[in-house]
Amino acid sequence: MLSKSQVDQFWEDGFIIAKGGATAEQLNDLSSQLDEWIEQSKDHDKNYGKTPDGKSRFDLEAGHSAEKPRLRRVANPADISDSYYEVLIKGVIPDMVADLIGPNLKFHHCKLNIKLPGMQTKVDFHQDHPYDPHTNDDMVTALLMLDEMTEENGCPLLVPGSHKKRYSHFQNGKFTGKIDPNLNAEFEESSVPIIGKPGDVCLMHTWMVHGGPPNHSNNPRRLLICDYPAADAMPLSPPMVPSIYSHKVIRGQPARFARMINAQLEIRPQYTEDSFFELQGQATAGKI
Ligand SMILES: O=C(O)CCC(=O)C(=O)O
Repeated sequence: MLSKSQVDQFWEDGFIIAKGGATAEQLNDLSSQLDEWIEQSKDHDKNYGKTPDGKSRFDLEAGHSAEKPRLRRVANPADISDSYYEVLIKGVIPDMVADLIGPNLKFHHCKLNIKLPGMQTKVDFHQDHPYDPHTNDDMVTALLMLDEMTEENGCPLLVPGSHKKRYSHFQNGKFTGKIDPNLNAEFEESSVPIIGKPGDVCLMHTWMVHGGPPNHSNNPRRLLICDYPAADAMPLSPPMVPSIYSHKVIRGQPARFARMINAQLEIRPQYTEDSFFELQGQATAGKI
């Protein structure tokens, strides 16, 4: 699926952007399902829906209302929608990921991150691995664009080469899910915007430093995210966004042995917030 130069670029920069993560028909299905969920969110004034760990599946930004819905996250849409399952588990994205870290691959979890016009939701700079530490770090996060993604509508910002570095995600002894904000200016300066068309997919190393500003435009920014570990990467903590498909082998064979790398990893607590937006300090609808 991927060329040698794409694979080389992934290991050098920590990410690539590839075309054709989903067909036009699949994108249409994903999009209309999400429109339905946004419509349903109008009937709620606080987070709702249950995931396997009892947290809410649908996460609302403070200020959410029927007139101005602010649905910012759907946890594991593949658990409740065949369209999402088809694209993320049966589709071409895992084949691309297998070219990077395969051939044996697991599904870990997925989510929709939504920045609608007028919403304040942003993403503080972080790496994904500290959220889901494993015995090795052959893990890829796929970011599938459902809308055209631009600098104006809050595309992710990635810091090339940062996957070779390790940063703490604790401040004052507490897991905050973000890197020391004193480094934000440095990250902003060295980051690149991940822009593209619907169907483009960014494949990002699990240690890539990334974040992103709110949507300052009149166009929606809806992003489908999925984490895939190599089959021999074994979790050191239960998933923070558990799916009924977590740890399912989706390409190749299950691993007989765990592969360990020599690393010292921070182990986060099982935090109680419904989403990492709240963990990072962004208010949730219906909570004081
Ligand atoms: O929504 C985005 O722009 C990136 C989200 C992200 O980094 C995450 O959910 O881990």
